[in-house]
Amino acid sequence: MSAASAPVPSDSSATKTPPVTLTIAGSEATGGAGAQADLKTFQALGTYGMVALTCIVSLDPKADWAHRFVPVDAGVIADQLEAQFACYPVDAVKLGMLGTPVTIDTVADALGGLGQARPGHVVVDPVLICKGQEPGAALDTDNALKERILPLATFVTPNHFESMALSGMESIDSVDDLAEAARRIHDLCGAAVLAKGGVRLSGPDAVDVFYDGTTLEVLATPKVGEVAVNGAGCTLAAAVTAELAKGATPLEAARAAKNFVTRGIEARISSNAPFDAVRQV
Ligand code: PXL
Repeated sequence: MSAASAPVPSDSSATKTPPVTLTIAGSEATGGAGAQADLKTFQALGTYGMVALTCIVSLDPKADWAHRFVPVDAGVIADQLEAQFACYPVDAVKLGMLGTPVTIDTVADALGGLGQARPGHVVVDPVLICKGQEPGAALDTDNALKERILPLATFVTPNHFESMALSGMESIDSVDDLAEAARRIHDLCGAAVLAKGGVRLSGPDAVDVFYDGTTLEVLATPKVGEVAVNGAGCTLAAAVTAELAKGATPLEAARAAKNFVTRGIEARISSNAPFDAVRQV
């Protein structure tokens, strides 16, 4: 072998160990939500990000932008996680859209099987509904998520609808209601909760409520428009994950994530769909 083509020895003194983040999530092909939003967020916040893909969602412009949903084979999901946990000590993992009970079992088994090596931070964005799924299938998925994934969570980020579903409340119309939902969800799983009101509650502010069993904090920023922006929820949860990986407390992570997503909504990209998308800046 000539000197020119000899392999360059790796210089371990030059390697760095940034905080490592992983999202177990679905692809949303237009790049607004899902794994794409998570990875952009991880990068923008200075962590080394990875994706284990659970499903592929293609919005359908011919059918009111419904979700066309294709799950990734369970064995392939397990393979991705095996590679990732073998390569790096993962500081924080985010669980986004899982989509089917089989996927939920696969992910729960993989994380459960890590024992002591399981990341200290498990952020669950409990994506309960996907427009393209059958209601029956979605119910199975919701139950599996509650049974198998919520017990693993150290931090949960339900949106307005998911807060009702998880807390059992029939309506959430005020900040007090949202705080009650956050309390109930914490009691259910013991995790820190960031219940996202977003633009759904009336009033001038986008309000989210943080509760970790001790501290209850209302996070409010002026609404940027009245229409939900694609990827805001995913980005918020991914930013919490990145901040936790960097060593923030759950409350610090919630505050920083709220600021990050507000900036991303201000910098949003408009599209030909009836919703804009967050841009992680
Ligand atoms: O915003 C929730 C969400 C999460 N993950 C995927 C999605 C969506 C919404 O479109 O497609 C893959």
